[in-house]
Amino acid sequence: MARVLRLPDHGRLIVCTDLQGCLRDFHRIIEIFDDEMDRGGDAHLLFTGDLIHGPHLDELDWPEFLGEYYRDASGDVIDELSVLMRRHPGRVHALVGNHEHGHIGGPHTAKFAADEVAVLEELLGAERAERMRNVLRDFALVAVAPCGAVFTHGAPAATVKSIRDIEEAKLEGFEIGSPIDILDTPVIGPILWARSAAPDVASRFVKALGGTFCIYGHDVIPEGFEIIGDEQIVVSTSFGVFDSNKVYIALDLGKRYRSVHDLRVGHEILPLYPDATLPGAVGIRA
Ligand SMILES: [Mn+2]
Repeated sequence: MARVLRLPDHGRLIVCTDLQGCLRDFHRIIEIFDDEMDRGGDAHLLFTGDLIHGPHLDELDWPEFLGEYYRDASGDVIDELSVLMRRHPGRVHALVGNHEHGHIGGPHTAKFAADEVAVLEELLGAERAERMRNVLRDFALVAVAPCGAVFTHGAPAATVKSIRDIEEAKLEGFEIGSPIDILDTPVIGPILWARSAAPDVASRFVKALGGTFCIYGHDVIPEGFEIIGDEQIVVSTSFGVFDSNKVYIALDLGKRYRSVHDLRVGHEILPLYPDATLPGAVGIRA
């Protein structure tokens, strides 16, 4: 199992963070990827984890801070992802998030239910759950690109000497641990669970992997994205954000980005729904 995904040095890359079972936003990002394929024929799509585990709430019970209403469709997201991966071999990729990890050896998450892993697998039934786990087992832990970008699910807070530390990381055997315990597990703990990384720690992580900056999600940024220091950008493409503020990242894989400051609003940092407006919303900011 390849824990490190190596992206090529050519083509366009579309990056989507935490969907948490939102099928509508999943369809929208596929539309964006399909447009790129139609335009240049050389595009890649990367999901940075937490594609699954959304709320099962009625619209009346929906808390406003979660953004636009949706109902969890985790099973459909993974089924459609697997079809998309077969349709575009080697072009559609995903990283493990802490929510996927729960199904393939990690501690069970408890964001919207006491045991979201059990809830989803029961909903899917044994056969479909096994099919989902097989898709999730192929997800990488980290992605790197010659353009300088490094991709993780959580913050780049892990201490690694080289890319080998990530290639050798084991994901299995953490079922009985709690998220608190796993945060202390070297390499995978911070990569899957950390919400922030000190600039010097992030800098060392990114350099150890031959990159210049790191793109990740895991946390919700209500404005859509946040740049931290010279090496980090936290991106919210879907979960917990209003449509008008959802952003995705588009990179030129043939370029070399010197730092996170080379990412520009309107070029690399793009709105998922360019026409969405919301009274009182701030929209994406430079
Ligand atoms: Mn997460």
